[in-house]
Amino acid sequence: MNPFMRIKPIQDANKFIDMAFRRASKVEPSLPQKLPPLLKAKRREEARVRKVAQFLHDRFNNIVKQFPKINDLHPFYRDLTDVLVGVDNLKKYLASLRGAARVIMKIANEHIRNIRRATDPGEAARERKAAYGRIASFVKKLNERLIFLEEARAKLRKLPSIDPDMPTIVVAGPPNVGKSTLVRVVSTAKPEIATYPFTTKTLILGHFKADSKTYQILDTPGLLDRPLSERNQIELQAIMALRHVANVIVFMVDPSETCGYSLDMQLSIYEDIKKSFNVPIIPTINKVDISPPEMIEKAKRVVGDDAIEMAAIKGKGVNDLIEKFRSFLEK
Ligand SMILES: Nc1nc2c(ncn2[C@@H]2O[C@H](COP(=O)(O)OP(=O)(O)OP(=O)(O)O)[C@@H](O)[C@H]2O)c(=O)[nH]1
Ligand SMILES: [Mg+2]
Repeated sequence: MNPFMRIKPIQDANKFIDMAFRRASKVEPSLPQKLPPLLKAKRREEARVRKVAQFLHDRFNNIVKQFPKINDLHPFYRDLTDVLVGVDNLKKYLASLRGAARVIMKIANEHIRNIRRATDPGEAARERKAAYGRIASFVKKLNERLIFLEEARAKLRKLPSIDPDMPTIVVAGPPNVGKSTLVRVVSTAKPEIATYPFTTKTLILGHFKADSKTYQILDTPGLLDRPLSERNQIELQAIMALRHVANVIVFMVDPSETCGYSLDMQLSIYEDIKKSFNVPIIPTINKVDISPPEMIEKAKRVVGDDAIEMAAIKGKGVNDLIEKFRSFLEK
């Protein structure tokens, strides 16, 4: 589901040059016995130059091919790609690698033409070496781009594997209110652990079934747990990418305040998130098993009387939440 998952590690320029030359050194074209020595030498040099160029050409094009088409990316992954590596940069570097593959073939062909015209084996060998030299120095100049692409790959492959087309609940709320507990309780299969840009905490991604349909539920540790005005531009973009996958946001508060945040503080974060996301919000009051009734009432006065009352740890209220979520999907 993560469109960057399958990209293989990308070597640096020196590694590519080494690999190409090593392969070329093993090339032994099968030539007829009776071929004159000069022709044999020329054929061998030509085959080696061709091997170096073809190898690099194919590898570079293969890198480009392994990356998903940026324009076809789902907006969720597109926004996160932009935040992590810059969409324009990525496009530019991929295009330049494709261009470089063509240039390498062109350099090789120039020298192959000269090899064919050579009048002695020494001249053919010199032409082959000249081709190697030009190709190597050209590839070395690509090093920064190759390193950029490798770094991009390493960052992008860590994005969570979300199916953007599957109905999705995003669970938001202050730290320690019980978000991960809810995801674990709801999930039918063992939830996956993932990371998300700009949070150090692990994110939990679960799936559950209702009436034979599958749904996703996604935790957001450290993302929607404080006012968005405290975020910088780049964090905001990473957070706002969630709107592309969230059919609803479950905003959880903890009126027991055992999470370590006052209820007032929690409710002000709720107001802030509600203002900022153009996604329906299902307010959820968790830890009702240990919350004083007057605190639950206080929470309801802000988030609404129809908030789901929950004790996630005991599975209480979880079905009500799923029903409410599904009724939102039908709207
Ligand atoms: N009494 C009670 N405790 C709960 C309930 N739900 C969660 N907890 C406890 O609250 C603590 C925090 O729960 P988590 O699920 O880790 O909270 P979180 O929102 O994922 O926290 P962060 O990932 O740090 O943002 C844990 O010790 C849970 O056992 C509940 O319904 N009742
Ligand atoms: Mg958590």
